[in-house]
Amino acid sequence: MKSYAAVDLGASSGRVMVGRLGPDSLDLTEAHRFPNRPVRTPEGLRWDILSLYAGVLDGLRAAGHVDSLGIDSWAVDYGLLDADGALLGNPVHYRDARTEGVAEKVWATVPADELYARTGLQYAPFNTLYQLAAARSSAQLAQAERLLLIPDLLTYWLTGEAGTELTNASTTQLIDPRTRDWSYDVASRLGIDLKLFAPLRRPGDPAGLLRPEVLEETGLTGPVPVTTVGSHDTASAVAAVPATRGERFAYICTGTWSLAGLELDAPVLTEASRAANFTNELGLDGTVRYLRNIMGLWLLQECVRAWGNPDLATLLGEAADVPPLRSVVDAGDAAFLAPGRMPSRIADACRDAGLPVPESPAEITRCILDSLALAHRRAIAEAQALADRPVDVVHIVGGGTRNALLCQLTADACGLPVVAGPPEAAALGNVLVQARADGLVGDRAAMRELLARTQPLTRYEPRGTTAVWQVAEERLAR
Ligand code: ADP
Ligand code: LRH
Repeated sequence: MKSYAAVDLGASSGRVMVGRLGPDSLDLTEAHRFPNRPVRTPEGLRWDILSLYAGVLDGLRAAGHVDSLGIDSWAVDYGLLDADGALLGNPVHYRDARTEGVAEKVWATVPADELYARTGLQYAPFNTLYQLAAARSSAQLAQAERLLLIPDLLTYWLTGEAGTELTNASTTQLIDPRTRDWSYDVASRLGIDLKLFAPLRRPGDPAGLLRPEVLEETGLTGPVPVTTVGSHDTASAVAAVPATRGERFAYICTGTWSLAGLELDAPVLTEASRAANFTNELGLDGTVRYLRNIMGLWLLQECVRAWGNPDLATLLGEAADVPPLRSVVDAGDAAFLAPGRMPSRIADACRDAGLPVPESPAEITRCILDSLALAHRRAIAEAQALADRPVDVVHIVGGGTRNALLCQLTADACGLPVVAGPPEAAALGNVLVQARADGLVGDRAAMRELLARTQPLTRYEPRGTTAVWQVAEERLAR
């Protein structure tokens, strides 16, 4: 038996999980979970990176002896270091308002269609490229010698070694998905100095050893190697989709976000793909994660927060009894990106669309889940058409697999069977890449087959016809 620690930082919680692998077994346990609470400072919305780092150290202490560890987190955000290697301020949260109106200025230099052709990334105001453009004249950026994406920053603190992991780098909008290298031309035209970034690393590469101070603080006995994993949480989650060999599948990674799409060998960079706002992020082994960002369970998280945190199971039970598809909102709309007042923003969107306004928490929850299922349906149908790759099954992974109503509605809306699980896919993908680097598992398909054999999965068959979803989709498009 070998054990690997996966540090997985989601936008709503961080966790340190331990994966134990035997010849044909894979068992995942939670060593430590801690909240990820962004802080609104006078300067704007910031990540509390020190409390996250403290959570990682607590988690490693709780994990005990491991053969190696790997780190993944949400994408696009970064810390800046000065010439002494010290962090310059708290990393800015991707939901911060600083990027408002920045894209138009960027497109004046590199037009949006050209940017898509070069980087393959969907437009999202928070792509690192726009964050850097927003920070262009800041004192902090002027002082910065190094930019480290969040998992790379934590790896640097743990090992003292700096690198830029490729799957997460692909979310900066500074990588060319065809060459899987920096888009030098885009960076230079926008005045972004690529020397800020540490050298690229790929999943499976060694990332250093835990520093003696970290060993002392966590009570671990060295040497403990850190292995580069798919450090974008969605790359790790897609790696852990438990597809069987040869299966034609789409996936939805559901958590704070829903990331819905396909795994491809090459990017789709057509104008139609840009218009449909599909992204070409990089996955394991040079694969392309062709997907669309959908607001996800963020919509529900924000409502639950506004309602004073009622019991989720009770709320979902009540939502199941609300008549279906009375009102839906566009769950892909960036208008829902910022925090705050979510129940009334959803009610306003329904009112503006001339739909019945959901009022009780159960009605609003049902509206959110119907809207997510509808957005899942659209994304998966459009991805298949744009990439010319039909699928027979939808795999749902991530925290949303614990929401049976959402999984069933997604099956109904897509008119396809849904296989739900595992809920901690990002951590499992993280563990399996470490195990693969250690020679314990074979290729990507073998990793997935091991998951399909060892992880509890739930299958949802589509109910009824998709005609009602088609009608709802058309009503929303009006
Ligand atoms: P992230 O990694 O983005 O922080 P997760 O994958 O941990 O997100 O998913 C968190 C979401 O999963 C929560 O917002 C919640 O909606 C859903 N979830 C978690 N546990 C349950 C549960 N027991 N029942 C229903 N939904 C759940
Ligand atoms: C999900 C995620 C997603 C990104 C967003 C910023 O956690 O990494 O893939 O688009 O956060």
